Amino acid sequence: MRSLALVLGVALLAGCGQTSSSTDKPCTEAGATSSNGNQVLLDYYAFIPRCFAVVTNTTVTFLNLDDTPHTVTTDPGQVDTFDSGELVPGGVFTHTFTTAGDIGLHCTLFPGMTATAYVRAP
Ligand SMILES: [Cu+2]
Repeated sequence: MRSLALVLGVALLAGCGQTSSSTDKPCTEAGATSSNGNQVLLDYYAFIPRCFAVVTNTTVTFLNLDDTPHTVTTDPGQVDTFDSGELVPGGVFTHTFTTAGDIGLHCTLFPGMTATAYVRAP
């Protein structure tokens, strides 16, 4: 069931004309971008940026620009755990990353939607 949902998620991305090259590669710290003014967008069924670097004790704002609800949810077993709950279109969720580590994120509504926060001490 989970794999089917993943396939559907990928098909959905392809259907929207999004390039899949940026979304099917695993995140690496070297490839992580800054969180763009400490803001991460939820748009086109993706986290933008999907692989981002955060300095500890920085508050990151997650903004849903999509026309569908999304969540910002930590993967199981992360050093920091949080869950935005459902963010409606236009919804905002903020989180202050206080613990250094590689923190995997996903959307509970669209399993193909993942991100990694590389949280590092300054
Ligand atoms: Cu989502």
